[in-house]
Amino acid sequence: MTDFFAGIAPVTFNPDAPADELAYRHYNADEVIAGKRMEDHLRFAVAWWHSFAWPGGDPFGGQTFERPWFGETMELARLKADVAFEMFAILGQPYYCWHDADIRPEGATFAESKRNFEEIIDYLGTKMEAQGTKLLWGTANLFSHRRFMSGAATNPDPDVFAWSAATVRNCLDATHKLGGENYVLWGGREGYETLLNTDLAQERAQAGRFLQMVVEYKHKIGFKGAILIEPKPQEPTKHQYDYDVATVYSFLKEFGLETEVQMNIEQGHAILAGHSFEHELAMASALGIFGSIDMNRNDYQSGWDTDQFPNNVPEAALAYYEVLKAGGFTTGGTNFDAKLRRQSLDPKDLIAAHAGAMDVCARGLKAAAAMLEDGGLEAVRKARYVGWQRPEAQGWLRSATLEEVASPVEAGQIDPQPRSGGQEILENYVNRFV
Ligand code: XUL
Ligand code: CO
Repeated sequence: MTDFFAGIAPVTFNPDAPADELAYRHYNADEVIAGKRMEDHLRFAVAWWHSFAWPGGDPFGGQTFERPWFGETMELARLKADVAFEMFAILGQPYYCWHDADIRPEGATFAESKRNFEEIIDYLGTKMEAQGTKLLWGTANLFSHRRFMSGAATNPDPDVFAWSAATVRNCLDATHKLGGENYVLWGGREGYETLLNTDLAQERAQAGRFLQMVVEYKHKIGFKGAILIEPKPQEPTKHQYDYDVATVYSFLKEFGLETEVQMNIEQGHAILAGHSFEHELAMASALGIFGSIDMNRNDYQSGWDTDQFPNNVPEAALAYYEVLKAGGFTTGGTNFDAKLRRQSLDPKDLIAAHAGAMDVCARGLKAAAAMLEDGGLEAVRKARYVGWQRPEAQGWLRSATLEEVASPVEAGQIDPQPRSGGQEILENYVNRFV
């Protein structure tokens, strides 16, 4: 037992807790919403990188956090794991996620990094078994080290491609070993800074082959979890290839992977792409590739990826509405890809950030379930498209030619009458639930 969270008791459901007390006021793990326990709907995960590895830096200043586990030794890596699992015990969330680089010190050689990693994986395995916390997903950090500065799978240098393959192989093995439910690939530096030195077609072919190999390997080792791609339009590179859900889908189609790979959709990345979170979720669901979510928010003024904890219930409600409509999570869940502000130094800040975010999501889920049960939005949506039930309209979608569809118009039988989209009425409706 470390003393990092000394004096902080496990957070429990208590809607009447005094204002200054850490408690769940809305997240009640066992409460049944729309036929399922809240815990099983939301499937919360803590992200190792933001909570335990990030030192609090920004482009103008370095480390602000002083954590006793900062440093590149195995002993400190184990201390970091001890503290992480103590936080999991306090929060009681069922899952967590890691990058290899978050949990192990970098070695001088690939082999040394691998040894460090495998040792920590065993350490985590023992802790997971003792405590019951599960791995939502593992992933490889193919973007921080300088060797990845020009990309990983899309690097102009095939040696980096090979290094990346070896790293993903180890991370997939480890995820499998720990019973992880998904494996994520976020294209950290899979993009470019300038076209002046970039061969787009070549890099696209490399990325496609790399992903095919990952999928082949997953089947070879019998990993039953989902392979997830996490889209993001820019940052760190100027232009990232996995721009948004629709872009990734066309990439998957090109390489024959659309039934093998699903999406991990992040709120802040959706905003950067000029979409809403719910747009990206609905798009993934429509394309049959919805997998999991990275829950956070961006600062709406700054225009960059601030990875803040969510605090907007109406936004969360619209997101979970799409999650529920997609049938809910199967292997996926709600990973808090969110970090403290760099002035939030105290251990208590880490707990408060997660507990508050879990409450925001719980309120969003409850509102979403109530809207779905009420059926108001679905009824309006259905009525809006009712004309497509007409047999001739259905025929137009199946087999008609352009001239056949044109003919009733030319015969004067069709004269479209505009109808209200009713947006404000629907916004008022949603407001009643949030
Ligand atoms: C970066 C990001 C990553 C991925 C995992 O913006 O979201 O943390 O979630 O590599
Ligand atoms: Co993310």
